[in-house]
Amino acid sequence: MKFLKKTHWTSEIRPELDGKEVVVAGWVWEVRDIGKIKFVVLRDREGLVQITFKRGEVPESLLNLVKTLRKEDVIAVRGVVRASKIARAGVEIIPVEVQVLNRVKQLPLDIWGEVESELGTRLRYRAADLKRPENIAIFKISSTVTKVIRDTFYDYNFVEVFTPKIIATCTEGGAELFAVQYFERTAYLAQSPQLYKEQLTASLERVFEIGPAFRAERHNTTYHLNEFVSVDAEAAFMDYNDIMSILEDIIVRVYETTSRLTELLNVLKISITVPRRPFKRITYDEAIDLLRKNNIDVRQGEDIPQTGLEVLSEEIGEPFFIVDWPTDIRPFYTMPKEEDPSRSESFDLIIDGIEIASGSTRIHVREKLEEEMRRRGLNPENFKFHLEVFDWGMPPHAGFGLGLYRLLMVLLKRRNIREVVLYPRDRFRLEP
Ligand code: AMO
Repeated sequence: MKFLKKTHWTSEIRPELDGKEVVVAGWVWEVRDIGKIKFVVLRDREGLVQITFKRGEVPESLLNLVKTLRKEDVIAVRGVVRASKIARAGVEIIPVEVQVLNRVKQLPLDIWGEVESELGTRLRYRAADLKRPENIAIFKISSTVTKVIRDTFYDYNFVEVFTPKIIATCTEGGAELFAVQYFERTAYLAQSPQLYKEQLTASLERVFEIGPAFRAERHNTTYHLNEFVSVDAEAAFMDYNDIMSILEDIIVRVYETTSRLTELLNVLKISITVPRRPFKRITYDEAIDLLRKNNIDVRQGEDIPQTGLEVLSEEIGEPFFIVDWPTDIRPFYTMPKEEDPSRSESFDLIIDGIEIASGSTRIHVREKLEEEMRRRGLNPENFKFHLEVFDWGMPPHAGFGLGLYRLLMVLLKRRNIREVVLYPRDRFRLEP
């Protein structure tokens, strides 16, 4: 079938187009039949538009066709735009030709907002669930956010890179790796581009990557997934303060841009407050003290539990950094502080009680790096392809990794990270 080519998005059908012929294409959102006059509301990615079928004004064959339409049938409509005070958005289309491009069978869940489905059901039937206006809003914002992040990196002269996701050794720690059969040997899915991005500072100086990371963690929480999108940055001749400032700029620009997407935010029933720079920076030790004052006892040298982050966020109110973490609970590549090696040049960015990003100044001297590996029970021999690079002119460098889905989750005030992921991969979910 030769199908009509869409000339306009529904959002472009405005009263100013009165009298003009257009082709819109999309899905039947609603059919209203009040005898002599029938309305079809057509949905596309950008919104809804009303098609008005009035006896005498459109051919009888079209009126008969409307009777066969069901919600979510795929149609293309050629018609004339008419400004109208009573129609939705002040405009309607008077059809001349309607093509039914596909007939729907049965949708597995409600997408029209009449019946709420629970998240498990929605994820099971995700492709249908994604037609809901809330989801279209989420994933359009997600795309914009990714673009803002990219643009900001370009403004700071970073180069976008792609590093291998099938790798031979661990980067963050051994236990959380997915093994894959790689011909006659065992390989692993990358937990992070950490080692590659560091190596690239010796050539490209400032690099960033937006790509998947895989973690075989058995967590089953509202903010962990086994596959997530990691926004990674690494820059030569920078330290953790420099890179924190870039991260801060990224966050503010993301919030600023999103706060202007009012129509999409209205669909999600949220508004966005843009955080002020600079973000507060508290040390790990200060965080522990603050928690003790709030009757949460975190033992020195231990990670801060989720409840602790929540309490700190409530106290501070805005996005903030926890800096200078104990060296022992950070990865081997983290630079210890010169004046107190038990603490490190490291940070986590916390927003609304969730760790959104973490980063540090890195060790750039081979012998020191090997020593830190050994201290953590890692065998430098397993990292020989990485360590040798440090003999070839490794600059001082710093970087961070930011969880894109975590950022979207807090930005869009969703309670579960899965809401902002098209097809989440978690402990029990591998399909669809
Ligand atoms: P880290 O392991 O802290 O650091 O990860 C960086 C950020 O990635 C996000 N994240 C996750 N998101 C969803 N599900 C998960 N299971 C998950 N795990 C992590 C978080 C976290 O802050 N190489 C270092 C970064 C660096 O120093 O450059 C790293 O991977 O938002």
